[in-house]
Amino acid sequence: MFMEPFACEVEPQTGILRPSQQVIRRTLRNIGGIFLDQEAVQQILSTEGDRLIYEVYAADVPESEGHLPYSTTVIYPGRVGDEYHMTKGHYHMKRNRAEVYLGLSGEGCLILQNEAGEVRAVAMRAGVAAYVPPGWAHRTANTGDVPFVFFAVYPGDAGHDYGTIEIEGFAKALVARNGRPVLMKNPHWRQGGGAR
Ligand code: S6P
Ligand code: ZN
Repeated sequence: MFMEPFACEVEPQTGILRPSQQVIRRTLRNIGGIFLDQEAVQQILSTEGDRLIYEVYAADVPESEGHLPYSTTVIYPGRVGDEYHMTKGHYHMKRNRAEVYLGLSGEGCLILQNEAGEVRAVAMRAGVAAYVPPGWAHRTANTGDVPFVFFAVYPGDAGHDYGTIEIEGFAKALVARNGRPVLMKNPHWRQGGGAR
């Protein structure tokens, strides 16, 4: 019933968390569908081959009520077309479950969307603690030239709903304009379904 207390070490520059129970690796081939510019995805895959977009290291904490699972995410720098490397993004299955992110190194942006289709962006860097309120889907992008690393902690019974974002996507995309990150309307987006 009772779990033994424990601690993990976190390397702020690499995001490596030790010991970690699982390491998720998402490559362009796995998640290419999340990017707006599908021609750019195909171009990269056929010229450079596959590309590592991000990794997640998770502490060995149960995903159940009462626990607080925590993890690090490392998003490698780069773009697909004009769009910054980013995570798949998800809602929590239980929509009323929140989350906290703490920036550890690099620069990024937390992009949030609620079920009314409103989008917000929160700039992140080392030392910035960002709050994902209940009801907001969330994804993060690397807007810098080095890996963007952040720490996340969320309620163990939150659950992860990836399907809604896979089907609907986000209403806005984070793209580079004159070297700066800007939110751009996603022309494919329509509420309640549709393409990316
Ligand atoms: C989990 C939390 C993060 C993400 C990670 C990868 O609730 O929000 O640990 O899992 O940043 O993103 P995604 O969308 O692929 O899970
Ligand atoms: Zn989450």
